[in-house]
Amino acid sequence: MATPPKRLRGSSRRHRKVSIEGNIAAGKSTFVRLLQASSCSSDWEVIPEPIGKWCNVQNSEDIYQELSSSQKSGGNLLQMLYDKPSRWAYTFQSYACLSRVRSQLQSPSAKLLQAENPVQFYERSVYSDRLVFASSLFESGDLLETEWSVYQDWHSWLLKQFEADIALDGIIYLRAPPKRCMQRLLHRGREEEQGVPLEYLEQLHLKHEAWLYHRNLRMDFEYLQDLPVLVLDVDKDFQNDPIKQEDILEKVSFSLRLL
Ligand code: UDP
Ligand code: D5M
Ligand code: MG
Repeated sequence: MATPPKRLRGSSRRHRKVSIEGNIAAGKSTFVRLLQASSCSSDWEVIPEPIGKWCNVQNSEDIYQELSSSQKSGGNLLQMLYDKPSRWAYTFQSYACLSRVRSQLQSPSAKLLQAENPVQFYERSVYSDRLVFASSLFESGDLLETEWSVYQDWHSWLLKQFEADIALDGIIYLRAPPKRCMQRLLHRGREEEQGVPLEYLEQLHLKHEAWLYHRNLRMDFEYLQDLPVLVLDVDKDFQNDPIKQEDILEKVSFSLRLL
């Protein structure tokens, strides 16, 4: 995260917003648990990915435990997406975007308002939805040309309306080879993902790499081009390695000081 970003945040915003990006099962949720357990956690707040809303996973500690209407009728959109992507890709992207915008607009907690250097971390963002997932689903033919055009039109318009409030100050990219992600995906054993092929993870990996590593992805969101990105190699296990965890936390703290 070397270059400070162009400031887009509203004048009233004191806290910084950082998105944690990475392939499926790269280790994002594990990483945010590490942040929450760190000594800096009084300055940090984590907004988890709203996956409970998508697949009806109930968790008493989940801040998104409130049932949505699709959950009340028993819908599991993530399962439906994986079972029949051509039917559900567009619906999934609309719902994913809605839930991410809600997350990214969430006010800081009372605790965070007292913090000296407050930071909100998000597990993924409205940008990965589009630049990684929706774009891949379009390339695989699961989003039709018309659906992709309609999606891009309202996505750009919506984000423009909320730009000052949802704009990120930085990104942390958890980088891992697709084979490692596959190994972790199988180990995690989330039911809906059991049929995910390695090729899909490879496709998502290429999108992440172009966007956040090579930084040569063309996009509609100009400020993202200059956004500081901290790349963390998470191929080797960090979940059970205190030395690697310390190294990661040091890099995160150092990068945040530059924002
Ligand atoms: N995991 C692991 N070692 C690591 C990071 C993660 O074994 O260094 C495991 C973790 O316990 C989980 C799976 O990999 O079973 C996927 O991790 P997570 O849910 O954090 O990934 P996400 O999809 O959120 O990126
Ligand atoms: O997993 C989150 C799960 O949700 C994983 O199966 C990918 C899927 N996901 C997340 N966002 C999208 C979008 N926008 N389109 C399609 N699929 C999506 P995790 O890796 O734990 O974050
Ligand atoms: Mg996760």
